[in-house]
Amino acid sequence: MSDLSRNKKPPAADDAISAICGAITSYTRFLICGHIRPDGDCLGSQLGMYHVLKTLGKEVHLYNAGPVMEHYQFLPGIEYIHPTLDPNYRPEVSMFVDCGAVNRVADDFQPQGFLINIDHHYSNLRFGDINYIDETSAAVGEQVFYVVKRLGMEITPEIATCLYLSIIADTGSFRYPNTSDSTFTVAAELVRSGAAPHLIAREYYETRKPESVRLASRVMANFHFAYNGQLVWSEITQQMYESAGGEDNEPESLVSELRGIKGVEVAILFHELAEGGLRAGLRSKGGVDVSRVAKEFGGGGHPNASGAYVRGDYETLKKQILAAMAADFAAK
Ligand SMILES: [Mn+2]
Repeated sequence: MSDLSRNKKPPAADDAISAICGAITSYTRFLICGHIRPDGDCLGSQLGMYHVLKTLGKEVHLYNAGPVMEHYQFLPGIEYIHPTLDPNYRPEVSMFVDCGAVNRVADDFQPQGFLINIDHHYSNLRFGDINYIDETSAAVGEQVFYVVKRLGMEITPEIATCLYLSIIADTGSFRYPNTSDSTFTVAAELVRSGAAPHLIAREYYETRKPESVRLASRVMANFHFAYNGQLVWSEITQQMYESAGGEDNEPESLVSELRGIKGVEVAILFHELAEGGLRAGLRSKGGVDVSRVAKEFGGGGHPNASGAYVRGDYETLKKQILAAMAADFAAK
């Protein structure tokens, strides 16, 4: 084994990795949870860990409240992810991936057993019995990789495919500021272990539904500037869903594409909720910490990528969030 498993990890992370390996070895019945409206990092980490535990002969249930979008259906093991919990299953260990807090799994989620918390959000509430929190990790998939290495296991093509997807999802295919030399080192080992970059990219980027592309075109055509063009925002209203015929989940990368406009520092995509209120996706090029405003509205995330879910009047909330951004631009 190379010394990659100890590469750049802070000492606390190193201890957490050892403790996780100890728990994996000692226990038999596991539950792996991810956050609601899962992204590629969440699903890739859940499934990567699933294959690890199954290889070790463990009993594993996978829980995600969903919805799981179409372009993740290629992931090996995706059929084992369930949107409901088996009430008769009593896990000895509940493992959380990519979840800053327990209620990211579901509003009233009741954790059971010994809790392992693996995450890279610096705002993580450290709710686990073991907390492996490393905000220098580009993706939780990278953290799962270090656990697998420490276990001394061979990385199968299934594990490699899931973890590679995690990494490309959270780095925008190695474009975002979280991409480091170690991200490439991990990715290279995953490719050597059987992850096929072109096939994974084809499934992830090139299997969109026509409705999603139609909806995306409307979002991209109707953007608005604020703060002298430093902020761009757009929206998906319920009416747009109805006319485009898309599923109730926007194409994920849209807000990042809006950020691509020259001169823009921050992009926000508002998503009107059928139940009243909105979800806001916030992305920054690095000069503004968008998690500040996300937190003010009950959400959170990373400095460059955050989100919030707020109930109330859609138009009022939209104005409030845009107004709350004033502090970031006035300060500059
Ligand atoms: Mn993530």
